[in-house]
Amino acid sequence: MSTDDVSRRAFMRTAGGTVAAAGVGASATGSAAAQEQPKWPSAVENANVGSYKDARGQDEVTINVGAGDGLAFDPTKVWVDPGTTVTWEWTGQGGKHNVETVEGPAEFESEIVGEEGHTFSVDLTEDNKGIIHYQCQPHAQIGMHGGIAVGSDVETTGGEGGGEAAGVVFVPDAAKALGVATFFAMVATLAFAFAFLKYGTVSPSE
Ligand SMILES: [Cu+2]
Repeated sequence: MSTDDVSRRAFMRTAGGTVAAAGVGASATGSAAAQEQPKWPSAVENANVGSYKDARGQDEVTINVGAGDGLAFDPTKVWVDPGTTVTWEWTGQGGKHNVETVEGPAEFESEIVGEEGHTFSVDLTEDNKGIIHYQCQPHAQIGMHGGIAVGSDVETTGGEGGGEAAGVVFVPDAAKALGVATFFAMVATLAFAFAFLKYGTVSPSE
């Protein structure tokens, strides 16, 4: 019986190691898949086009006014560092537009114009850190909104429940589940073999 005990312990260690390895693989893959993005106001999150650009580390960024079907800002959502100059450039599409703040740590308002090539610039500094929601006044009711996050100290979302990330996170979860299932299958097999050796039968009668 002592040799049985020794081999059983070795077997248990092997099974435990399989589960631990699956767990390590899962957490490494999960963190790599998470994409952090500022938590935008709903009007920005649901804005036309809806593109996103992480422009941190850049001195200047350009946003098209009159993108998509002409009634959108593109990129719609931008993340910048303090000290960045943001320039809106009119495409000439979609009629007359402007850029004006709705809420957040900045206040600016451009004139309402339609000419292609028109520009409007704002220097965003340490005083503007946070999340700025702006809109085109003539088209605010039909989804022409935009957002700018300034600085890295803003509320963010990423990974959990995110549209893109959800599919990726499923894989490590499945791997982990497989590891746990394998572990229990091994334990069940071991218990079956042990019962068979001890009682010479696996009938439920005692
Ligand atoms: Cu507009």
